[in-house]
Amino acid sequence: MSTAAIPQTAAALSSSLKHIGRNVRLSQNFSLFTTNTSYRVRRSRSLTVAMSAVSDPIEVCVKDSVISPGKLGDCPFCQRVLLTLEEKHLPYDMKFVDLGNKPEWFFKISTEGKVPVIKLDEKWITDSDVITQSLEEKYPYPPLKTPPEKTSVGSKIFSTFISFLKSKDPSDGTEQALLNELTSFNDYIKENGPFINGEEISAADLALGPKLYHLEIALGHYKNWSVPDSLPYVKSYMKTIFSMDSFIKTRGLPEDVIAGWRPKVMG
Ligand SMILES: N[C@@H](CCC(=O)N[C@@H](CS)C(=O)NCC(=O)O)C(=O)O
Repeated sequence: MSTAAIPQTAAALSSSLKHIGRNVRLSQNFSLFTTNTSYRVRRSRSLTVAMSAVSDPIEVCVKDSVISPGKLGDCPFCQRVLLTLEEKHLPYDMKFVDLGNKPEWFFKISTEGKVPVIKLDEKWITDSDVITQSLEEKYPYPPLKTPPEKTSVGSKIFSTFISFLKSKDPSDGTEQALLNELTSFNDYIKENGPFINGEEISAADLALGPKLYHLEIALGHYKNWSVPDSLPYVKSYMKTIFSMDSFIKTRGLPEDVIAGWRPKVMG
């Protein structure tokens, strides 16, 4: 067990803790304790300062499963928000919304009738972009912000995947368009990976990961298509993200993903 003195007065520490916000975690493996004269951080597996635990669970409306109602459904935008909550170690309560039969109360908090919706500071917030940004501002630790110049990396993969999935004409160029985007992503990760922002996972990965999960399942099922072996960095990126505990905990059932895309495929 190692210790490291923090050269900080109690007042300064308390003010920086306030600044960091209520989700203070020194890290998964650190705890904070005081001596008469200084604050020290002790490396420990068992003791963790988790001040987020004192906050009430955050309410989040997500898509209900069609295959197994009462379970998390297949919305990639919901998963992005749940992943952000998980990676920030914030407690949350999911409300499952049946999108095929939306309840009256849901339209009061989501005028467009879309999930995800989250309650922050007594206000309901819609849209995963706005939600994840609000979470970052309110709970900055651990930081997940992607530098602005990297936020667009991989951002065209989802739309090109959808065009290819919906396409009925094998020679309309939609497969090639997807391959072009995946190839750019492969080259980017090769140079800059393993994540979009380098060594650390960030918001852009939490947005892209769920979309790649849909891509893999939907194209595998409806087109017998998979990411080619010639794009090993895309494949290993997917493998890494899909095997994260937070991802496994927040993913929808493959059967729901397949059912969810059926109307688009049938057109
Ligand atoms: N731009 C929104 C998109 C959210 C979205 O499209 N959610 C879908 C589920 S994946 C939805 O609620 N659709 C309404 C419906 O199916 O009636 C976001 O990022 O949150």
